[in-house]
Order: sequence, then C-alpha cells, then structure tokens
Amino acid sequence: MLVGVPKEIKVREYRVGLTPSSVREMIAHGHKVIVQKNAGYEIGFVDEMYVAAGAEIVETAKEVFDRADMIVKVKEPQAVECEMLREGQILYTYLHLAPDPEQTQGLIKSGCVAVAYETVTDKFGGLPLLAPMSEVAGRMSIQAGAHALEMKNGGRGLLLGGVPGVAPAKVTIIGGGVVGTNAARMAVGMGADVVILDRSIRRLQQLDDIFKGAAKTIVSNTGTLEEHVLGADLVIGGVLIPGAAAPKLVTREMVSAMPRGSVLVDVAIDQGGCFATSKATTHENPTYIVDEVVHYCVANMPGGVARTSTLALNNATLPFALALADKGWKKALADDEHLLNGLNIANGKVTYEAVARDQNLAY
Ligand code: PYR
Repeated sequence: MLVGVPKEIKVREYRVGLTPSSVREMIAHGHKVIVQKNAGYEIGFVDEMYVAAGAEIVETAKEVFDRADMIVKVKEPQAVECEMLREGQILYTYLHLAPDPEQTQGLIKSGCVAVAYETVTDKFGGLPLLAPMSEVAGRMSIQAGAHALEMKNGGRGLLLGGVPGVAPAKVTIIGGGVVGTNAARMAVGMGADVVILDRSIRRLQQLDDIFKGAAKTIVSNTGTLEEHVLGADLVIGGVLIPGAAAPKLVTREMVSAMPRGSVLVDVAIDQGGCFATSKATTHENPTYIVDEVVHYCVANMPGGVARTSTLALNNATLPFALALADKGWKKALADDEHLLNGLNIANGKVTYEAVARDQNLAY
C-alpha cells in the first residue's frame, strides 16, 4: 500500500502522523511511504530522517492526497483537506465528528473511509488511541498549573512542593481516570498535597494502591467537591464522559468563593469543560482570570509538547496503521472489532452511531 503523511495545517499543530521510526516499520512491512516536505521539521523529524527510513519526500499536500491509498494524520482534516480526499481512500486520524457537521459532510462527500483514533477501543473498555494524549494532558496540567500559580501569572505565589518549614500547595484533582492519575503522579512527584475525587469507589481503591497514601482519595459528591475545590490552591478538571459534553461540576459560585490567585486547569475543555467559567484558550494566551481565579483552558494541550505527543501517539496508532496497510481496511476491520469501532465514515455514510444520532443522519 502507498501510505501518505501530509504536514498538519491546523493552527500551531506541530505533531505529525508518522515518525521516521514508524515509516521504517511500514517499509519493513513492504509498503511505500510518501511524506510532505517539512512535515516533522519543527519537532526535529527532518526530511533526511524520513528519507533514511525509506520514505519519499514530496513537495505538496496535494501530491500526498492524490497518490496515497491511506492518509495518516493527527488532527481532523480541515475543509481544504476534505476536498482532496477521494473515494475509497483511507483516512486514519483524530476526527471528533460528533460536534462537527461540516467536517462530517465533507468526509461523506469525499467517499473516503475514515477511521477515527478517538473511537478505537480495547478489550479493557478503554480508548487506547486517546489514552496517550490524556496521559500527556494530565501530566502537563500540573506544570501548567505550577506556572499559573506564580505571581506574574496572577497566581497566589505558591511553590507546589513548598520548602522545608513551609507547607506545599494543595492540589485537588477531579476525576481519577487517565488524566487524573497522570496529573496525580506529577503533583505527588513535585511534593504537593494531593487529593483525587472520583465517584467510583473501585477506582479510588485502585488509586489508593497506586499512590499508597501519597495522594488522598475522596468519593466525589456535592459536599466533598465543594470542600476540596474551595480548599485547593490548584484544581485539575479531568472528567470524561466518552462522546458527551463534560458535566459542569464546579459552579460559578464555587469559583467566586475560591481564594484570590487560586488556579483552575480544565483538561476537559475539549468536551466543553467541567468548570462553569471555562472557555477554550490557546497556547499563545493560555490563561484568563475570573473573580481573581486563574483559568488555564488550552484546548489542544498535547500540541504544546508536540514531540513527546507525536512519539506517544505513534506508539499507539502504528499497530493499527500497519493492520490497515497490511490487510486493507475491509479485512483489518473484519478481523478486529476494536478497530471496527474506529470506523466513522464509509461508502458515503456515517457508520458511528453517536455521530449519526447527534447530527440526525442515517446510520
Ligand atoms: C488531540 O490530541 O488533539 C486530540 O484530538 C485528542
């Protein structure tokens, strides 16, 4: 199969669909790979590395889309990319179609076969191609929060770990899933006083085993949520209801009652955010202040550490990319129900129930 890797064109997106090492693996499987010039330049994957791995470098995205049987990307195709896709061509990338009718129509019209990273499942009930980016965002949330706690950023002027003789900062993490667990690892590592809230006692038992008391676990309900949000210097929102909007767990009143210079980091902002006062921000202007509380709500946090994110994403996406290339999409999906769950569009129709339902489309 001829596999194509265009340069990402979404604003400030520096991740790339395949690393040079993934290209080498593709070629070892007998495939050909074309990579758009400078596709990985900003994160140190220069064209010479792709050539050394066996890829051909091509000048334009159009050439990649015209020639490739399968396009491997990171972000959802922008309108100009949807127009370049063609019937039967495989598109393998993040799509997030449910809230995006325009992209859905563009993909339907193209006739492509679109496999979305975020809906591929695993036998443990997880989302293995979303998980690496949740790990990145969870870990990053603590460094973003630590930075926001500095005076110059409007924070309380607190060092997360404190120093001998001075207490560490209090960090409350809402949600004990992938984001919350990774946030807790970083916060504990930096010496903060950490509480994780979750509604699942079973999950709290697992977290207690992992952290062995270094992070406290609390069952989440209206009362405990209020107590631990109001008592925190830094709150991390890491709740996910797959495919649905995030619940607004922290109300405007709670935000207003927080001490001046407290910090909220909303990792759920991609799903609308879990703080009533959240609105999406960018890496250029990551924070804003409401009622003297600093909000960090960057919508594509993993893009800020694009090299780490690309490597982590490729670790998860490559085995499925190889299956699609080795077997063709029909057999690859027929052989693997979890990869089949990734199929969102085929033969000019939506093939993913939640997307069809949200957009009133035939399924
Ligand atoms: C991203 O990392 O950009 C996703 O869409 C998950």
